[in-house]
Amino acid sequence: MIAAMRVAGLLGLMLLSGESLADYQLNMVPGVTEFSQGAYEIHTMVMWICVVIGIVVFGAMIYSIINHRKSKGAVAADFHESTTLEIIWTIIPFVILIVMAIPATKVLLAMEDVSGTEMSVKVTGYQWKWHYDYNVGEKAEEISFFSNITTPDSLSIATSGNVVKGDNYLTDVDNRMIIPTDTKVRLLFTSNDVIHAWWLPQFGVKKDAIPGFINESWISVPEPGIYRGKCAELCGTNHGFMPIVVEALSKEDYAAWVDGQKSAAAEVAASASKTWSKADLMAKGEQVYATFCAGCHQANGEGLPNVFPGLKGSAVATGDISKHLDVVFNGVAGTAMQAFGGQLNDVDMAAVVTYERNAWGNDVGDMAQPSDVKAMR
Ligand code: HEC
Ligand SMILES: [Cu+2]
Repeated sequence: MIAAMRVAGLLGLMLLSGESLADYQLNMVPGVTEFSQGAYEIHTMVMWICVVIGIVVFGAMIYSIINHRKSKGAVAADFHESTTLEIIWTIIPFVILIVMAIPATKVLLAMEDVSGTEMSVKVTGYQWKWHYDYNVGEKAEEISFFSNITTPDSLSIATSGNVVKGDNYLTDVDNRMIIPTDTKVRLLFTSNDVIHAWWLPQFGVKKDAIPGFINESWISVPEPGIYRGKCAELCGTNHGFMPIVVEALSKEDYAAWVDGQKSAAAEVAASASKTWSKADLMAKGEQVYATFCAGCHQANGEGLPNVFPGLKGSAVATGDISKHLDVVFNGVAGTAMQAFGGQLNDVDMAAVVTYERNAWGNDVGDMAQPSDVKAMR
């Protein structure tokens, strides 16, 4: 009785709070791409086949238990090797399997079919962010950028728990992957460090990103919109903080975005050739540090004991600047300290090194210029 009341109470609570009900999703999402919908339909079909089999099997069992029980005087039949029966119970499951295998094979083949793609995007997993490399059409216009989580100081917020969590808490990024609608986009997955997985339920895509390997998939999104996913392979401390956000734009808006990216790249190139003031380098460096370094070395520069060294007062960050540049540019082989030379442009690199040398009371006083970084390339 008490248990029944508890269950009723729980159900009541669930109905009262519409929001928690919405979160309580058991089923797959139909998604927006051809094969995400195909997978959804197969899943539904197989579920109904299971339901029917369940009803038939349990129905026969329950009927027999009730009507052929010993107390009613039932006597067990003892027949052996009924060929008819064996043929029937071999054929029925065989037919059921074929009925499931035909549509499943069709969808699997569609998933693998990258013929006729109009553009490619290479997706690279990093600890803990995604990188997108565009090779748009045959013109091979190179666009490439990192996509970082934007929830500020995500790790400490997630663990402290006392923040207002908006709709896109921990699922927003600074640079979305932008694609045109109604265009067959080939996706190539790989990784720079450990195994990640690019998972976007609405597209029906979940592919491992493995260092040294390329995995492949494709999408064609009919409607403009924003689609969210996440890394689905446990990949280290900040595994939960590398969301995926894809925005599909109409073809015209997409073309405008491509132009914008090109002029932004030209601007970066121009700013790399001038001499920067220390104040500008510090301001820029603080941003770069928050995005690329604070996940490990922490916003206060103190690192995490025994895992990531502090930079506040560290020998490298307060010592010879060329050694400091070298560590950040080339990384430290065999450790989590990546080579940032290929990830950061000359300005960002000079700025973050300048910042580390002059923040948190390091006060070394010197600075690195973009030209110093350029000379290392
Ligand atoms: C994935 C974690 C991670 C990220 C992100 C990271 N580092 Fe590191 N960093 C390390 C580790 C681990 C070491 C220690 C390497 C070793 O054992 O020498 C280190 C060492 C350093 C050192 C040398 C410190 C010393 O005194 O030995 C500097 C300087 C440094 N990192 C700068 C940066 C900068 C700048 C960034 C961002 C552009 C950055 N790191 C991002 C993990 C990271
Ligand atoms: Cu990951």
